[in-house]
Amino acid sequence: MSTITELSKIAKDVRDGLTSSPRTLPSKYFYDDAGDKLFQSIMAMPEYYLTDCEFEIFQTQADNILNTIAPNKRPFNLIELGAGDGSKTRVLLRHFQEKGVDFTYCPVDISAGILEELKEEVLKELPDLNIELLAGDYFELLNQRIGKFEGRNVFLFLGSTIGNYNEERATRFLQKLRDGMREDDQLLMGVDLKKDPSVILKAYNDPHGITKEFNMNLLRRLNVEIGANFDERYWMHHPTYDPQSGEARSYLVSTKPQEVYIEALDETYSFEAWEEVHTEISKKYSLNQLEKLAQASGFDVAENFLDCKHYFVDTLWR
Ligand code: AVJ
Repeated sequence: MSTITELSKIAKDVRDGLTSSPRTLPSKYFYDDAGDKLFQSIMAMPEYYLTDCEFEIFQTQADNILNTIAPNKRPFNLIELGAGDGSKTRVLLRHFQEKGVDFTYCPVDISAGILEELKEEVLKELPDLNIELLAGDYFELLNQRIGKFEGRNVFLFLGSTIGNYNEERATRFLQKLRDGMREDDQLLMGVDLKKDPSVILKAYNDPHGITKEFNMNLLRRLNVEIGANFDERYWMHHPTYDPQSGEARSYLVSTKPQEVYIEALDETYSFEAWEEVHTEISKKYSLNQLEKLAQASGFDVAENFLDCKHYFVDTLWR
């Protein structure tokens, strides 16, 4: 009997990443409990401007956003893809409630635990909110559920999560989302914009070392979950930003020749001195490039909501 069929998804993904050239590890595995906490610390640091910018947009333009997505206060479902702790969204929820809009908030997240916490937190502040949790991978959930929501859907995809895909995969993702949407559904997506490259690099190369911990936590997780023996002392966090591709990239670099054994795969991987393993991309767009991305994936840009520094946009697509 082959052991291959018994391999966990994470073991398979790691095997795929480490046998491909150049080597990669998927960034989605950053987010275990420790990773969720580290990401919350990242969002709280001043260098990580993305969070503050999106907060500012929601705080100052919630009314514009509401009037654009729900003229005449037509009821809608607010479906948030990858909701996380939903702290930014709460600014919108509060405003929509104050204006007496009829809507149901449907946060979707891979982590059922995080969703329960989110629900508890949100209901503390907004006890009358209609809320329906959807736990699971949002691609799969959308496939099963997208046609089953009654009424009009407004999808939220915040925080520049789309930046974790390169342009080709972003286009495919958005096309797939578009295919499942109905004629008067809409998408409000948060996207980090091109800006002074040194500002961008600092957001991923913070002086506190939190982003480094976030990246290293991936190795810790693999050690625990698939029995790897990565030795953190011989790995370095190396972030880059290339203004031409608009890609901020994170690498883990092996600082000496070494071997890593992975129990779940019963495989040993050799790394050369200074060999890089690519772990994450955080792509930045210009407004023109975003317009092209919208067209390529079957959307029209209805409105762009920007922060005062024009660092970040929440773009509304139909
Ligand atoms: C949550 C994917 C938007 O790419 O900016 C933050 C994750 N990685 N610092 C990003 C992240 C390093 C973040 N996203």
